[in-house]
Amino acid sequence: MKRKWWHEKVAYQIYPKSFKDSNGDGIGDLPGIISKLDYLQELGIEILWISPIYCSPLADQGYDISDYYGIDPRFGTMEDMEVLIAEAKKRGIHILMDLVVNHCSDEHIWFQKACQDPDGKYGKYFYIEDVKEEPPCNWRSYFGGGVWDKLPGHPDKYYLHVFHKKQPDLNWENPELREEVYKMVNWWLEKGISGFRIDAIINIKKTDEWKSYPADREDGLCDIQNMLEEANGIGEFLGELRDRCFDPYNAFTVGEVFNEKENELEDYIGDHGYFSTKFDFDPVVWGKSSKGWYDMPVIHPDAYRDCLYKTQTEMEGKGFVANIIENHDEPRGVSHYLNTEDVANPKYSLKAKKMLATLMFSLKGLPFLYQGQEIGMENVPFTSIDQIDDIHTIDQYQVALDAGFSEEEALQVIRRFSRDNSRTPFQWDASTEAGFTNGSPWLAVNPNYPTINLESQRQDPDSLYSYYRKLIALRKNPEYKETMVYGIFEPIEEKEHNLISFHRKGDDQTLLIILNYQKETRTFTLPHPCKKVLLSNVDMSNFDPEQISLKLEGYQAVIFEV
Ligand code: TEU
Ligand code: CA
Repeated sequence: MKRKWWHEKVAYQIYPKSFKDSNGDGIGDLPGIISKLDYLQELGIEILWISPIYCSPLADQGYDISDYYGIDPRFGTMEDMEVLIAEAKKRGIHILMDLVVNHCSDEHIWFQKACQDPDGKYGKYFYIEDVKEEPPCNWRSYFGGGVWDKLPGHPDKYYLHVFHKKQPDLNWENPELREEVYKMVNWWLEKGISGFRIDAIINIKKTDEWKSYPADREDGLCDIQNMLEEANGIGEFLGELRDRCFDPYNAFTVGEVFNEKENELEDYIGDHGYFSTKFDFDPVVWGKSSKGWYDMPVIHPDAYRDCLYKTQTEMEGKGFVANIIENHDEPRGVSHYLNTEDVANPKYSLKAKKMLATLMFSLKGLPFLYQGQEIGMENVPFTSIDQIDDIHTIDQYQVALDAGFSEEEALQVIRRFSRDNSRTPFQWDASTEAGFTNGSPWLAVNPNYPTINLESQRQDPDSLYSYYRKLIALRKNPEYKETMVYGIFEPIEEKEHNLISFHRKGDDQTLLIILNYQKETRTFTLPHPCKKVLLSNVDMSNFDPEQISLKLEGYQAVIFEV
């Protein structure tokens, strides 16, 4: 594996609508981000992905773009964007835009022209079919309902949308459309951004035919996975995108790549892959059910470990994944991967959160934080569906009700999995609205902001925030960087209940990582003596390098130098 400029960095995702509002309209914006660049630099961030800020009706919060060349006025101006790129650069921070090109908005001029003349040039930018008795196929869209809707103004025609009906799919089979995309991508790279996070990209290749599959719910529709598994040839599009756009600019790209086919990892993220890296979504898709969120099991430490070990083992020598515990589509990591009761218990909460942070930073790959993760932001105790904004959550609430769940039970499902859990405003301090806005926020602040906020953690050496800074410092420490970043991952315990332990092996240095993933204590026999403790979430100043038997507190995490 060739070494790349970005391997040793730490990345961070900003969800602009909820990061920092500068003008009191309750919506986070670019000037807000600019005002926090010093903060991000202090944390040690060098790559910054900004979720979509292009012109958009915000039906899917910006993942429905109506103009790829414009900044939505709610987020700021193109001048703000240029200032952001320049100011970030001064602080050694690379900016990534979100590349959303599986679909655009139904309010994009291309789609409007397609509606005016479905047989003309722009009709061919989309997938448009004549209406017959049945829609062309029975795929279910990600946000519920079928993927085919009537083309506005044309009762005799359908258009395809694998996401919301306000997100018509772009037709990648059309070379003219691809040229438009490449032109736009290069225009942004020319502006000085360092690359992109690539949205929902696996969906750009459809099966050759509109083929139906057996229905898996009462609605007569089928999970779109069926189609994705059978679609072949996405590599031709992605290879072209790389050759025409990413390679010439030496851009950094991180793909939102779910379930690529077996043995395809290198095609995606190898030395000459389509992308630089991809998120490790294995734990995210674990236990996913085509029935809906209500049917998804809670992930257990052992299952989580198995997912992580699988990725770590598979990618060795082939590529370098991006490690995450949360993003804007997922619940908060500490609420998802830790026992909820323990997170609510002051006796374990901070220790458990630090353990999870240790795990993420000890794995091989690019650590990719999501805003608020560094202060341990948690899921929201939603008490009514009216508190939800997200279209996906509203659909899944209905799916649970349709499956016979009571309103309270459906709400429980939503509390666990809703995307709005991670979309509430960043908790800067204990003042009104958590210091996010002087106005009224677009989505209510998590009521726990008086206790969980940056201000209270910034000066506290024992806080989660300070711990994250220590982890980032360790990754950058010249003495350990080589092993922390490039050391080979080697599992020790693979079967021990609620225990994660592994080595990171460099040429002449070995680190040992041990996590007691439970509130109960345990005794652990070290596989060999350890020279010193590099970092731990409990006081280990009494550790004796001769000792072999180790008493671990509940949720204790330790990184040893062997
Ligand atoms: O997500 C793609 C995706 O596959 C989602 O369906 C994801 O599985 C889901 O959000 C989990 O709840 C991307 C974006 O990250 C997401 O925010 C957008 O809504 C989606 O694409 C459409 O652009
Ligand atoms: Ca604003």
